[in-house]
Amino acid sequence: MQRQLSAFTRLALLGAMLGSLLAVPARADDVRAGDLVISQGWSRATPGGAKVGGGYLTIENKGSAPDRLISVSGDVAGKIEIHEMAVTNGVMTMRPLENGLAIAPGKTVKFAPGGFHLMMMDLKNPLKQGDKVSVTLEFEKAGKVSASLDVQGVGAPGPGSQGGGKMEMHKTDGHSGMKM
Ligand SMILES: [Cu+2]
Repeated sequence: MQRQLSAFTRLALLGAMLGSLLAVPARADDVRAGDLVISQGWSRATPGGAKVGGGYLTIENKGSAPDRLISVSGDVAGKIEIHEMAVTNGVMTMRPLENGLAIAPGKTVKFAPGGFHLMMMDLKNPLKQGDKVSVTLEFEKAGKVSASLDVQGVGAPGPGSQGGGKMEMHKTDGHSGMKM
């Protein structure tokens, strides 16, 4: 009797542990599209008058074939580009990825300040903390996928981030002088 009870208790405990694992809220907004999983979409509130904002998300390719993010659109902005940030001659610069961004099979691409980002240009309204911004990602294979960006505070480092960064634009870039 003693033995049966403790076995039952162990099972009950295991069940409770599994239940709490399944309830992790960070997975709630994950979007699956074919072999791709899109998660952790976020952005930053824009200070008054700012016409541009950065968007970030994580794209995981669970399949065995490469895919490619070719374009992004959304009602929030007149235009959304896929940008890459990199250090050139000691200066942080950004450039649009004209051919999109490849997502290799088995790989996870994480957009984050200082790296890949969605450049939302000609914002219709300022982004406010707590807003959810809907964007449509278009992939070569997975097609069009809707995702949502949670707007966090100005200068927020983002979910599970290594910290934010301020970076200057390249002088010859179209939107020079902007900081993000
Ligand atoms: Cu940019």
